Amino acid sequence: MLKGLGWRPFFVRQLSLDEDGDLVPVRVTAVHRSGLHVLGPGVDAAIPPFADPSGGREQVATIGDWLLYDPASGSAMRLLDRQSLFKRRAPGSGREVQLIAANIDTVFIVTSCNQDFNIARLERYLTIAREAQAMPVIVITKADLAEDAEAYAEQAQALDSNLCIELVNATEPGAVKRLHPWCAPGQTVVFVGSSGVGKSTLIKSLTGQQDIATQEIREDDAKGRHTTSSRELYQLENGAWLVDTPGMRELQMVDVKDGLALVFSDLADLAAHCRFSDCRHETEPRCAVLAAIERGEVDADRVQRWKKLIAEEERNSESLSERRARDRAFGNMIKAVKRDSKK
Ligand SMILES: Nc1nc2c(ncn2[C@@H]2O[C@H](COP(=O)(O)OP(=O)(O)OP(=O)(O)O)[C@@H](O)[C@H]2O)c(=O)[nH]1
Ligand SMILES: [Mg+2]
Ligand SMILES: [Zn+2]
Repeated sequence: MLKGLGWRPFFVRQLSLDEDGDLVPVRVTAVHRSGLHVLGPGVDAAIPPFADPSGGREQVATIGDWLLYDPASGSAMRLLDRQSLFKRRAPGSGREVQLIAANIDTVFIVTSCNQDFNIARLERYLTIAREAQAMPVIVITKADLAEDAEAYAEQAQALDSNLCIELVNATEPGAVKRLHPWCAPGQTVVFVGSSGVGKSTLIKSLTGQQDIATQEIREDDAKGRHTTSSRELYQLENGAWLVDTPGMRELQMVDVKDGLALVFSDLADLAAHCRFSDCRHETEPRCAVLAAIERGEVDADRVQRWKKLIAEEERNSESLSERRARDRAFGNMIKAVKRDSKK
């Protein structure tokens, strides 16, 4: 049962025989406004939202997380460390980080052969997937509706020749079979992308579950109608777990330094040869990046996008670390007050 849910040695190692004796590992299979659904040996329960008492904004249980559950009290006690985490900067002001899914093996970055297809957005998704240490696969849907579907696949492949790209008709259960290699037993795959690209349609075709809601997109701009509103895990017959997510309007990045270095490794390698180590690749003399553009070896637009993402990452991560410092200071203050009141 546990193995089928994606249980691994990585999690076993976090258990302590003395402390956790009566607790049961459970996996979060749905996240709603009102709470979580958890599944484990002998447990199939709805519980309130859970945040690990160790604190921190990222210690809030999200879909795919493993919790230690106390059957006697019917509540979660501890959040286990994650093997991977897909997160973004929360839209709107105030909230800093939004957790999308935890403990995932593969990220299906879903886009369509229409106006949704956007190279800059794909680079963002790729960066976050790389940072999360999950395997990215670009799934391009609506191949049946496009005149030249292959052209979309070729554009995506140009991002990285090693990238896995699948062109499908998501409404065809036979056609989505090519996605099976990533959906092995015990594996967890999260589906991300804009509204209307066919995330739920793919899951419907893969699982054969007919009660998953999908909805036609707007004709004028190919935008979806935000049909899926909560995150949910669906199980394939073979035991793989598929995470459906609501379509994302914007994808702001935070904490993705490593991810950026991996997705843009060609540019990072070049930049190592700039004369100045803090080169902004604008007008500096002996800039290896500018020289490569001049020689026609790299695409100037791609360099532009890269610089924009680096600036965004620095801005967002800076405000996040300030906030974390403030949270820590506040925690210390509370502790000090408690100490004083004890005296
Ligand atoms: N012809 C065709 N239609 C598709 C394909 N993929 C999705 N659709 C249609 O596109 C519409 C939107 O699909 P959904 O699965 O609801 O999209 P979603 O990504 O889940 O959207 P949100 O839940 O709003 O984020 C539906 O009418 C689907 O039938 C495809 O490959 N071919
Ligand atoms: Mg959906
Ligand atoms: Zn430079």
